Amino acid sequence: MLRTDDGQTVKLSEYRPTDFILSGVEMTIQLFEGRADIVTHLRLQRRAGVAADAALHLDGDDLLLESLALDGNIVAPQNYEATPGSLVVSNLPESEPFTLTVETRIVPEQNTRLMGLYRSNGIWCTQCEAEGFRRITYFLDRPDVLAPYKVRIEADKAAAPVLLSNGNPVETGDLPDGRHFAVWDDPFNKPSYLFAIVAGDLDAMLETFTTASGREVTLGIYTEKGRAGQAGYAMDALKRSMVWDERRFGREYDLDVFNVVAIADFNMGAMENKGLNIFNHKYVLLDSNIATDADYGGVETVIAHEYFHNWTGNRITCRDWFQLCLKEGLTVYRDQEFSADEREPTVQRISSVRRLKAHQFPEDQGPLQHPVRPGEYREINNFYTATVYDKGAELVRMIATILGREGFRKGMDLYFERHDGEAATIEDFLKCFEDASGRDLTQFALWYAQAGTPTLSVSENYDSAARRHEVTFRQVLKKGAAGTGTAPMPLPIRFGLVGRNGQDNDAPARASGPASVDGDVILLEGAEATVSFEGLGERPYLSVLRDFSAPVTLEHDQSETDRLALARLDPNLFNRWRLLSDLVGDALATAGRRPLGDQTAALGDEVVDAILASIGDRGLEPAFRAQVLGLPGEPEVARQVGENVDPDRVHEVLESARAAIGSKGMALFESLRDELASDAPFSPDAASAGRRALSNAALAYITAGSGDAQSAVDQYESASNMTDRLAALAILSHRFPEHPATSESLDDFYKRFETDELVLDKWFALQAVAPASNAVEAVTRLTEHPRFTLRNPNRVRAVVGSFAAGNQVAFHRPDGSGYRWVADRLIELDKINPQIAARIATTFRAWRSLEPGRRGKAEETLRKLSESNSLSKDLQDIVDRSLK
Ligand code: B3K
Ligand code: ZN
Repeated sequence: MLRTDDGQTVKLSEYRPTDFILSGVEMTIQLFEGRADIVTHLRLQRRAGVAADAALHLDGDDLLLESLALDGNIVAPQNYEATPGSLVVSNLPESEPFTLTVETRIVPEQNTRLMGLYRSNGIWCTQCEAEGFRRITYFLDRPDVLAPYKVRIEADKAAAPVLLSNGNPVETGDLPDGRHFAVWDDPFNKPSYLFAIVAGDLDAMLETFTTASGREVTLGIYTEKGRAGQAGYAMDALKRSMVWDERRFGREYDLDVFNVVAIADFNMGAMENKGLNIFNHKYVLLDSNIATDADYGGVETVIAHEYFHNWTGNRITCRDWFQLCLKEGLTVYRDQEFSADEREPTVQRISSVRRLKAHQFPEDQGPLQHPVRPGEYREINNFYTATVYDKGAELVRMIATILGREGFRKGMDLYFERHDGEAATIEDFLKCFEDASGRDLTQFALWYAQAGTPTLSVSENYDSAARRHEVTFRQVLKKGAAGTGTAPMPLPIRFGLVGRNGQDNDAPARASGPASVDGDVILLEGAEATVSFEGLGERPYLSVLRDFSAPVTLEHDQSETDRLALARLDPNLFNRWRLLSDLVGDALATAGRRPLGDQTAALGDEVVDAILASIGDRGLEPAFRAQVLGLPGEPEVARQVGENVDPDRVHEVLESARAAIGSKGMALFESLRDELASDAPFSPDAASAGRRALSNAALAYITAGSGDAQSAVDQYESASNMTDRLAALAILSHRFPEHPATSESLDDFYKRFETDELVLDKWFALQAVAPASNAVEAVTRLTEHPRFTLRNPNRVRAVVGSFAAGNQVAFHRPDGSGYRWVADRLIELDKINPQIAARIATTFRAWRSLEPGRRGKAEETLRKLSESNSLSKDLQDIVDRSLK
C-alpha cells in the first residue's frame, strides 16, 4: 500500500501487492534485562514482473538497525538506508530467492505504547496487530504477506522459566550463564500481526482436548504466579468454544497446543495470535469473590471470540486493513451465535442490540462515521470500532437471514474451502455466498461501502371489507460525515402478523414493488414497496423487525395502544422487549426536550404499568425481565433528543423515570427480592445470573422509589459474591453519595480488595461515574491516589474513560471544566499510550448535538487540542475528525 501525498492517508483504491514475496521467517530473540536483541532471517524473492532495480521497502517503527546481511554477507552501506521508520535495501538479486538477515536491538522496558515487544509486571509479551511487528524488526508488516515462522527465544532461566511463541514447541535446552532457550515452529502461513512471544515466570493451568477427528491438543492458560486457579472458567469456556465450532461450523483446531496468557497491561481485550492468544487478564482471571456475572459473560465471549479467530482471521486473514470487518464482523457474529446457543438466545440478542445502539449508532450518526469497510485511514488503530465489529456482525447476520441457516452454512463452508491459507477480501467472502446460493449479492455489498443508519418507515392500512392488510415499507439513508452513497440497500425484515389471541397469522402475502416475501422475512430491495396480506377477518398487530433483523432506525406508525397490546402478546419475545424499550425511549426523548426542572411525568402510567406487567410475569425468564428494567443510558437518551441537548435535563428525566417505576412497583419489587433470594452456592450459569440481575435491578428501583439507602447497605454487608456486593455499592455511590454508609462501604471495599488490581479498577470506576456536584474534583483526587497510574490501560479506562463516557453530568459540566479535565489527561496520556488516548477522545464526538453553551466549550477544548501541535497521529486523527 502506498502512503499518499500528505504522507499520512492510506487508501483502499491504492492497494497493490508487495514487490517481494516472503516465503519463510526464522528469528532468534535474546531477552536480557533492559534490552532485547533480535535476529531475523527473511527468505525473499522478487515477484515476477517487478523491475530488476526495484528496492525492497521494509517497515519499521522506532527501530535501530544493528546489522544487515544478504545471504550471509554484510550489506554495503550504499545499498541500504535505515531510519527508525523504514529500511530500504537496493541491489537485490533479480529473480533468485535470497535471505536477508536483519539485526535490531530494542528496549521492551521503555515501550509504554504496549505495541510490539514490552514488559508487563516483568513478563515479556507482544502485541503486533495492527502494526506492532515493525517495532520489533524491519518487515513487510502488512496482512497479505504470509509465511511460516520458526522462533528461538533465549532468556535467563530464573527470570523467564516459561518461553512461548506461536505454533508447536520443538526444542528446549539450557545455555551457559543460567540461561535457556525454546524453539517454536508455526507451520501455518501467517501475517506478522499474528506473531507473538511470551517469556516470564508464570503459573499454568494445563488440560487436554481431543478434537472431533481425534487430535490431542494441550490447552494451557498462563497467569501471574499464584493465579492459575482463577483460570478455570476461562478453560471451561475455551473447551465449549472448541466443541461449538466443530459442531456449528465444522471447524477443528489445528496445532498440538493452544495457549492463552493473561497479562495485566494490555491495550484491549485480547489478541488472537496463532496458537498463543494473549489476553488482558480481566478476561481470564475470575472467581465469584472478585468477579461479577458481567465479568463471567465477558470472559466467555472474549475466549470464544479469540478462539474462533483461528479460522476467521488466522487460517483466512485479511488482504489489507480495509478488510478488517472480514475477520472482526464475522468473528463477532460467531461469538454472538455461540453465546445465544450457550445461554438464552433472546436475552443475548437484546444485549447485542443494546450494545449496537449504545456504541455503533452514535458513531454512525456523528463525525466519526465511516463505512463498515472504510475507504481510507490515517491511523488504522482508530478503526477497531463498533462499526467494523458490531455493524460488521449485523451484516453477516443479514446474510444469514437472507440465505437461511443452511444456505449460510454452505456459503461459510465454501469460504473455508476456497480461501484457507489466504488473505481475502469482502468481495471474496460475498462471492462464496453468491456461488453457494445462486443469489446476486451485488446490491448487498453496498452495506459495506455506505456509512450511516438507514431509517425504515413502516405504515399500515387495514381494509376490513377486503379483509386485506397492506404494509408499506420505505427506506431512507441520509448522507453523513463520511460522505458515502445513499442508495437503497437490501433490508431483511423479519415479521409476524399477530392476532388478538397472541398467535402468528400465516395469511398469504404478496409484494408489489422491489420486495419479496420468504416465510417470515420480507426482503426490501428498493426505496419503497408494499406487501399485502389477504384473508384477515380482523386487523392484525404487525410485529416488525423481529430480532432486529436489520441495523436500522425504525419509524412505525403504530399507535401507543397497539404497541402496548403487542408488548403483551407478541410471540417474539425480542419484540416485546423492543416495543417497551421504544416506548420508553420515545417518552424519555420527548421529556428530554423540555426545560430543566419541568415536572411533567417522563413516563405515562400505561408505559409504567406495561413494564411492571412484564416484570411480574413469572412465565418470563428473570434475565429477560431484567433487560426490560434496564433503561437506556444517558448518552442514548441524548442521541434520541437529537439537538440542543442539556445533559442535566437528560439525567433528571432518567432519574424521575426510575423513581416513578420504583414507587409504582415497590410492592412487586419487594416480593421479587424475596422470591429471588437464594442460599445456594454461587454458580455463574445464565439462569442464576439472570436471577441476580433481576434481583439487583429490583433493589435499584426500590432505592430509587423510596430514597432509602438501607436495603443497599444491608446487601453490601451481607453479599456473598461480587455481583451482589458491587450492585449494592454502585447504588450507594451513585444515589446516596452523602450517606455515611457510602464512604464506609467504599473504604471497606478498598481494604478487602486492595491487593487485586482488577477489583481496584471497579472501585475506581464506580467513583469516577458518581454524578456528584463535585465530580470533577472527586475524579481529580482519584488520579492523585497512590494506586492510580497512566501506564496501566485498565486503570486509565476505569478512571478517565469511565468519567468521560459514564459521568455525563460531570463531563458536560456547563463551565467546561469536565472537558478541560479530560483534555488535560489526554495530553499526558498521549505521550505514554496514544492508542488509549485516542480511544477515550472519541467521547467528545457528540459535541455538536449539545445546547449552545456546552457546544462552544467542547469545541474550544477540541480546537485547542487539535492546534497544540504535540499530539500523536492517533489522537490527532480522532480530534480532527471529531471537528469535521
Ligand atoms: N484483533 C484484536 C484487536 C487488535 C486491536 C489492534 N489495535 C482482538 C480481537 O478483535 O479479537
Ligand atoms: Zn476480533
